[in-house]
Amino acid sequence: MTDTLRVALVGYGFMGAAHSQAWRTAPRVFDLPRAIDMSVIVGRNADAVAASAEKWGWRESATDWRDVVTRDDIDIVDIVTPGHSHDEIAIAALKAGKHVLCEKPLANSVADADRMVDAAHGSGSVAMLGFTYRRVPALSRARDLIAEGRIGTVQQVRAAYRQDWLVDPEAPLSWRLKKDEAGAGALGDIGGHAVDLVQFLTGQTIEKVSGVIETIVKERPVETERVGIAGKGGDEYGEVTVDDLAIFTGRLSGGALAAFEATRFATGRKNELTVEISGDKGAIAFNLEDMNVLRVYDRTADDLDQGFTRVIVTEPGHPYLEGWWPAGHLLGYEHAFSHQVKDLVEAIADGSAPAPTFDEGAQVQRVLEAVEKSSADDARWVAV
Ligand code: 4PW
Repeated sequence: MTDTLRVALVGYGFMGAAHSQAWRTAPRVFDLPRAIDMSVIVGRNADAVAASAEKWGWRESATDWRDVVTRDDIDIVDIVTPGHSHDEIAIAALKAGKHVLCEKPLANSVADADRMVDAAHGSGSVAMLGFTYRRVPALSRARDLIAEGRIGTVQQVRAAYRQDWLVDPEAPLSWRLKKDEAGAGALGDIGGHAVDLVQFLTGQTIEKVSGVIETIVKERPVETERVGIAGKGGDEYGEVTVDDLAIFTGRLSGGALAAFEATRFATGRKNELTVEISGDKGAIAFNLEDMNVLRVYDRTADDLDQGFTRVIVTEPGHPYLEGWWPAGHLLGYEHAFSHQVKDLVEAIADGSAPAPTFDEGAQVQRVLEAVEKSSADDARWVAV
């Protein structure tokens, strides 16, 4: 391997743009131990992927990931395709000795996820999963506070990821609504984030679940053009094969109960991810729609002074803030992707295993699959 890490990005849609921006930005903002070369971006449509290469600054574009992941002049394969192709691409890349960054979900099934875990274990390469919200500074800070014992013993958890882009029954049947490509609907696409965050923040795993998933609009116009998340539809209709909404309860390994909601039918909620963790000494609360803020409650303070403190997580000493702006100058959605690149590159340089690992990703898939089983059996408790 050279001192420069040569990156191939497989996929060029919404996540392709987010990852491209991060590969460009992270080496300029952070003092990374290796230089980055944005070598090649891969997609099936030659013209569209060439335009992406031009737009984001990739040196070349290619149409077949199989040729790219085995190239001698590639060190990292970054996968941002829909979930159904993650296992094949990641396993081929790991076999070829490449480091892998894979967007969430790890895979569309526990079986595929397990094969990826096996490939990662035997590879000697770094394999990292892109549950990017872990690297929002306020959430990294929340994790540190909880690990330090600042809220005491976790007693109750609420986590909800709410969007509303499917309320319109004419919103088209994009790949996110097809089981064979996406694996699951709101449950897998955004519920997975909620599950990962709760496990990350508490340091505990979800051991059993009880829940219900539901598809509210069962047929939608077949997508004619892919634009952003929602796309454009035509006159023909097709079946929605994933859930629109998931509501479930999880029992954490420490004993606390967690309430989860994942929905694309929360009218008015564009991209609201809320997490609240209550302990016997305090609590933390976060909302992605106000993502620079962490609300912290200290139950050990004098009664007369108690109340949630609105901490603006932009101090130079806060996680990942060293490279950015002076305190109070806010960060946004895209910054966490640069933080992910920073942690990946540092891990490759020092030979450590950056979280989330593929094992953690497979565990999240187990939780999601258990929710589906529970829903199919009248919400009975199912062990993860
Ligand atoms: O991972 C998630 C997606 O698939 C995201 O963070 C938001 O919801 C944006 O797109 C979907």
